[in-house]
Amino acid sequence: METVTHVRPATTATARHLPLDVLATDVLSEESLPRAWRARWLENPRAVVARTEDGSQIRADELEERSAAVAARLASAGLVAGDRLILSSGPSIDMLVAYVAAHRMSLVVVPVNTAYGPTEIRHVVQNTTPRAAIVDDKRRGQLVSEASTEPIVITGCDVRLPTGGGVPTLDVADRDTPALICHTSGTTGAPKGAVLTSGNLLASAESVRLAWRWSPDDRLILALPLFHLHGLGMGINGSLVSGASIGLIPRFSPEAVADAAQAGGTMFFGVPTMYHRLANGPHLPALRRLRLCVSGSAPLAAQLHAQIESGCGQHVLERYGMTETVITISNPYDGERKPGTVGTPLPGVEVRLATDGLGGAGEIELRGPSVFGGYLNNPTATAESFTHDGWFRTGDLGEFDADGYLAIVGRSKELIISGGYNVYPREVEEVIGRHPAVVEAAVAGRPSEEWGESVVAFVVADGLSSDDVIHWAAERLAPYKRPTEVRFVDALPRNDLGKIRRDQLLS
Ligand code: MCA
Ligand code: AMP
Repeated sequence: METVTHVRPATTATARHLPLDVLATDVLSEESLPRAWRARWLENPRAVVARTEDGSQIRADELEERSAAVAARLASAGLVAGDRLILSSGPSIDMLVAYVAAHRMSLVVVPVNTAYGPTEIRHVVQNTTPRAAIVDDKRRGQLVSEASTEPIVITGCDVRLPTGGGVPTLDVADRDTPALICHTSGTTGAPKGAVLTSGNLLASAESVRLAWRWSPDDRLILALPLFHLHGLGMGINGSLVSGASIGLIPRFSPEAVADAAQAGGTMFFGVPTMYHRLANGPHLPALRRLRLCVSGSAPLAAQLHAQIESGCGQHVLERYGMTETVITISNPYDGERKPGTVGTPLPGVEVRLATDGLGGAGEIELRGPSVFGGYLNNPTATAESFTHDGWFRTGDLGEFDADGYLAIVGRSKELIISGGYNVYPREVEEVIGRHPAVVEAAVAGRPSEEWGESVVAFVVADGLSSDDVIHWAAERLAPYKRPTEVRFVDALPRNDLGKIRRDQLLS
């Protein structure tokens, strides 16, 4: 039985994030993402919305026109509002146009990691039964096609499909229209599809627009992958809602970020691994000229925070997000940014801790306009992830300090976060366990300065080498899930019920 000892009402924390001239706000006043985007395009049609390293760029009026043309082609191929569309691509202007087109005609975007192999793709395709897939790689398109039991339209990011069929209605989505299904584990093992509405996505984008003082003059340096909500929900949606411009960097490197900063970038969003690499190389001083640096997806070590501050003067703003809730808690733009904390609730968000009644740390529970309604095809997992009175259980453990800032102090869920990517222990264990010479296997996250955590496999087996295990996993899992170290053991630690004690593996 949970006991809730801390409640932070939305009003108190909201005031901390709003600019002084904004007294109150309704983050859903523009109703849906496409309506908000279109309003910005009409306000400033000549504004550059996105540019790439090779000098290509797209203006607001061009994005409006090109996305309408792509929507018409998708409609001609038979897609209608509510259909699911896989989008799996590296960052590019074509990919951005396709993403915008899908939202404008109320398709449900299913982002898929570009490093996924056959098994991972099959899981997503079978769970979401998409009508179409836009991919930047023929082989991935083939994998999607093979995994689909229904006829499916597969096309590249330029969406070269014939026109002349149906004409889609654009920009009519409302706050309840399903807009995106992103796969994540929640608090338990197998990846589940979190269904986010256009209202969930708008609320999160609008709240960071306000809280981080995002303006049409901003130029975001975006080197994140565009198949997670850090890159999509904060980076793309936030920029488009603000009428700002996006500098797309297809592959992160400290040098590329430094070049973009020299070329007029104003903000950088990254995961701690990116900051670690910037801080331990020659390019850190280039961050000095930025207006704002934000970190999220995994804990930013206080020591790294200090190293960045002394190297380039930036007080990195750390915030807390999750696929199911997009973004909910942030350090302030104005006011103290406390290392080791994720700050206070964003506009409209309420946070409480479920503790054992003695105060202190407890599971973080959330409510607010960016919190999703449930997982696709999984009423049991949905029911388990909400409390009886409707709060979302995050599986993260938190503690408030005296100023109301929240620190993430641990996780109650089984999850390893490596370089900002989630690795679900059970998925890796099942793959290793299928090796004919393996008796059993378990994995845990070893602390790592660069990656945050690294995957270590504990294996009971005869006659295998570490390389055999790593190679076996590498052939079946995306690279970030593969173990970086294998330890052979005689037996795995178990509790009285026979369940593996992952928490004891590394001790
Ligand atoms: C790449 N590799 C990794 C990772 N990334 N291994 C472990 N963990 C990783 N995260 C593999 C590569 O495939 C490569 O394998 C080897 O490690 C070294 O690659 P390297 O070139 O050094 O790495 P990289 O390709 O530069 O990638 C590092 C990265 C990347 C840029 C930090 O991991 C990244 O973009 N992470 C961000 C993930 C993210 O956006 N998460 C948000 C989810 P090989 O040598 O075999 O080729 S959470 C979220 O969205 C919520 C809402 C939130 O709060 O933000
Ligand atoms: P995902 O399911 O991929 O969206 O990952 C969400 C998880 O990332 C959260 O539940 C946290 O465990 C973790 N996370 C995100 N931001 C932070 C942060 N600033 N500090 C610590 N953990 C974070």
